[in-house]
Parts: sequence; structure tokens; C-alpha cells
Amino acid sequence: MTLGGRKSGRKLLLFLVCASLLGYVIFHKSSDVSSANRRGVSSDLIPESELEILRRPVYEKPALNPDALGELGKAVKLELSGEEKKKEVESIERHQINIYLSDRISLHRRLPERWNPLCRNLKYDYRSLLSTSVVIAFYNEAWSTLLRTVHSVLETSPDILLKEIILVDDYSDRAHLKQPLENYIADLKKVRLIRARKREGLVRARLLGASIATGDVLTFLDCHCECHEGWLEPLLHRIKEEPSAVVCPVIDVIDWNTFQYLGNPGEPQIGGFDWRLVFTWHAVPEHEKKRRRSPTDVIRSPTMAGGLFAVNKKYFQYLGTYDTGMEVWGGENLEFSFRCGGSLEIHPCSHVGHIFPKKAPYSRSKALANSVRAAEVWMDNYKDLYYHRNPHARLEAYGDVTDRKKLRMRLGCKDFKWFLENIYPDINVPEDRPGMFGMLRNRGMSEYCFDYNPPSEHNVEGNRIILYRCHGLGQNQFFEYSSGNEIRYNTREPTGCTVADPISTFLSIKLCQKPHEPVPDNQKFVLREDGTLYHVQTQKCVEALEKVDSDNAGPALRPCSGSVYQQWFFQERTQM
Ligand code: LR7
Repeated sequence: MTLGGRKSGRKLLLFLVCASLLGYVIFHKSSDVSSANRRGVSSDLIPESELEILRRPVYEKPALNPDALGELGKAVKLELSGEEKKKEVESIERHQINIYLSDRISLHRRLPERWNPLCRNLKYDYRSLLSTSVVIAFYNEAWSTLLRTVHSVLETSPDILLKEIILVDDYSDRAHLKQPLENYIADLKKVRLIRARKREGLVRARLLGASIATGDVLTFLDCHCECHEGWLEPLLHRIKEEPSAVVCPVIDVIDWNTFQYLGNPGEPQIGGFDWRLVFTWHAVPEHEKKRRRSPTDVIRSPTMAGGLFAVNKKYFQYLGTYDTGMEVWGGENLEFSFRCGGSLEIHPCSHVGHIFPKKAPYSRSKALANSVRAAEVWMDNYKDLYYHRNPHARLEAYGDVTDRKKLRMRLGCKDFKWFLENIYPDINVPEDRPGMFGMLRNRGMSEYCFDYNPPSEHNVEGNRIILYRCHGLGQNQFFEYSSGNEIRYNTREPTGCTVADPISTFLSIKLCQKPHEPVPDNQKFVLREDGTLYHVQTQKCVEALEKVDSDNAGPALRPCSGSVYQQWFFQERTQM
């Protein structure tokens, strides 16, 4: 069914008004939120034959040949040449996903088993679980990845639990998403389509969907996902047990080029962020491992990736839904995670695959303003740590956040310090002492600053710190001198510390020791009054060299001479 934009616009407004008026039970995010993941024991009383009926999905998966392309999540590599190869390349350029291949893989393929085998033993009382509306916003998505998402939800979600799938077209301009999509879904049970009248961005597009949802729980998915068997029950069970829990599935990776379904049944990762306000993944910390009693218990996570989660609809309204001033993409996941109340969790028994495109297929220039909104509303003075690492963010026009600040008051949230100490105790909080952070600039080669590019698929060069023209944009040139005499690279998480190799004399970054562990000598650099950086272990000074290997200028250890090339100073901005 397609709904007119104006009608749905009014409904969205009503939804938002309700959201701010609804006096739902007051919840507070606290470190002692009940953790018990009580089993759906009452279903033990339901005979297996009846459970079988209750578990039935909206549609059964059609039987497929196990050798079919991509079946059971197997990697596919097509041997193509000529015209066909050209089409494949074009599809990747257009979508940043190998859509040529996707179009050749069944929309109904089966996935390999990726959950912990213990998950299979969990029993759910289907009759007592709340129903859900699955909301999928999309913008210019390819046909096969969108519809594989839809079929996968229909073929893995028990009929009794799935109220509907709401597709929200965020003003796409591709022909296949117009009438052909309407015709296609007209034949599918429980699938609705709603269209935005202008490009809303994923926040308002999702809210448009939420405004017409009839299920008790909202489950948001991105539009290029595939759901693992049994993905929905754990989410709904947890929300039934704890209505203020916001629960994410484990996000398995589907390779954008081969469509291989990756992921493993081991311990999933949790979400964090770094001081650029970029979402990060982390191993489950020890304190959380101790708190859990079983590998099937939920895992608390300080933040969420953003695209895949389930939340009680009333609780979502109570929490203030989303910040509707956020445009297109970015920032809403951290903003939502910073809200107080309830708990943010990952359920290890709920797995959903997600295609991570090769790179962003559309402009994400609004992401900076969105992050600034989140920082301004939620981070108190800690926002300065963000601004120090993104000096240009201070200039960003981010609009009016008065209403969001009021929401924070209404929710009675504790301050950001409390959030860091209680919800994300593992994050490193930089000291940023005046004059001791920013670009680390050399006096002799005054155009040059410390620069570090962490190893990644784009940088396989290694771990070295080099010297590069100072750019004043923070990021790779942002260092902090700590009170423990370390030169810390703490723009990204986990925090890195500068070390010197006594043999090669080069500087590189390694993970810092844990707080309260002593600082190793190799990591200690005394920043002396004359600007020299004295390396304690080797008793040498850091000098700027025009070339330390084939083409890079770099800092390296040399006997202390007091020369201007051995003098350094921190500078927050580029102006001299
Ligand atoms: O203007 C837009 N309108 C939309 O409807 C832009 C996007 N969208 C839709 C889009 O078609 C897709 O369905 O919104 C969804 C998310 O967009 P993607 O797939 O481009 O986002 P992403 O996977 O790169 O980004 C992650 O971070 C985003 C921050 O705004 C959102 O929270 C995404 O939902 C989130 N995705 C995930 O969490 C999946 C796992 C990725 C990780 C880590």
C-alpha cells in the first residue's frame, strides 16, 4: 500500500507531539539495570508441535539447490569478460555494492548458522511477546538488495510476531523504486510502502515509518540486510522482559563484492565512540564478561551502530525519538545512545547480516553538523575534546537545539561525566591541558607536524609517525601530551601512545597501557622548557629529519644537541 505524503506528514507531526507529551514511566540508565536474562520458561509448557506452528514465518523459504549461487552465504566470484564485466563494474560504481552479482543471487537464499549453538535451546513464549513493525528506510537502493531484505524478514519472522514491514522511500529518483516496486509488494503480505515528499534523511524517514506503525515494538533495519534464522524472538523477548531495553542484533558482515556471509558465533563486539564522534567497535570488556552469566545473555553496549535495533514504541516516544534536526546520514546513533534511561544492549542470539558498501554511495556532508548537534546537547564541557580534534566543527552551522536541550531536562538525565564513568568506563578521557594538545610542530622545519595514519586496508605502510605539512584539521595530526609524559594519539579509540625504537630510531604508535598501569620507559618523553622532547629510555632527543626513509620526513631519535630541529611545540590551530 502506498500512502500519500501529506497524510503521512500529519501523522508524523502527531507522532512527534505525542512523543513529547507522553508521560511514560521514568527510566534511568544505570549501571545496575537488572541483567537477568530470564528464559521464556513458560513455553516449556507448550508442546513442541504447537511451538512449531507458532514459530512459522510469514512465508516459508522456497527450497533451493544447495549449489545455487551464494546459497548458505557462500562467496561468489563470477568469471566475467567483455560487456558483462563492464556491467559488473558499472553496478559497483553506481551502488558501491556488486549489484550485478546480487541480481544473480536468489532473493530467498539461506544463510549459514552464525549464532552460538546454545541460542538454539532458548524457548520463547510466542503468545506473550509484543508484536513488531519492521521499519526500513531506503534511498536509491538497488532492487535485489532491497527485496532480499524484505523477503528475508518475511521468511525468518514468525507470523504471530510480525505486524508489518514498512518501507519508507526517502525520495529516491530511480525508476525501479516507483511503480515496479509498488506492483511487486502489492502481492506480498504485510508489506507497506510510504514515500517522503522530499529528501528527509534517514532520521525523519524512519520517523515517518514509525508514525504509521501499528506494532508495539519498532524494529529498524537498513535496506541491505539479511536476517539469520531466529533473529527476531530474542529482541522481542528482551523487550518484553525489560521494556526500557533498546536491543540490537549482532551485525554480521555481508561482503559487498562476493556476498559472502561472514560473522562468527563467538563473542560479538560492542559499540563505543572516539573523540571525533565516530562510532567504534570494541571487544566485550572484562567487567561485562563477569556480569553475564551465560553466552546467551545480552551484552551491554555504550553505543549502537545505528541501523539495526528494536525498541518498545512507547519507550521510543518517551525517549524523544530522534533529533529531527539531523539531516541525511550520521550522528543520530551516538545521539540516541547518549540519552539516559533504560539500557542499550546487543543480543548475541539475534544475528542480522548487513552489506557494508565499498564506500558511501551518496554525499554525507551533513554528518558533521549532526555530530555537532549531538555534542552540543549531550556532552557538556566534554564537547571541547571533540572540538579540539575537529577544529572546523566549531564553524559548522548546526541549527537550533533548544528543544533537544529541553528534552534532556525533561528526561532528567545525569551529566556526560556520569555517562562516561558509568556507561563507558573503558573510554580514555583525554586531559587536553592548555598548551599541551593539538599539532606537534617543529621549530626548525616550521611547516611540519607529527602525523600518524593508523594501519588500515588503505594504509598498509605500517605504524610509523611521519612529518607532514601542518594542516590544522586535527584528526591525524592531533596529539596530546599527558601528565604521565606520553605523547598520546587519542583522536581514535583505543588510545595510542608514541614509542621510539632504539635501533631504527623511528617513532611509532602502540596501544597505551591500561589506566593505573605504570607508563613504560619507552613511552616517556619529557617535554623540556626549551621545547626538546627527551626520550627517557635512550636519553636521546626527538629530531625532525627531512628524510628518514625513501620519501618521508620524520621524527627520529638523535643525540640531544639543542638545535631548532629538536624543538617542538603544541599548537591548537594553524595560525602562527
Ligand atoms: O538520506 C538518506 N535516507 C535514507 O533513507 C540516507 C540513508 N537512508 C537509508 C539508507 O538507504 C539505509 O537503509 O538509511 C539507511 C542507512 O544508510 P546507509 O546504509 O548508507 O548507512 P550505513 O550503514 O553506512 O551507516 C550506519 O550509520 C548511520 C549513521 O547515520 C545509520 O545509523 C545507519 O543505519 C548505520 N548502519 C548500521 O548500523 C549498519 C551496520 C554498520 C556499522 C557499523
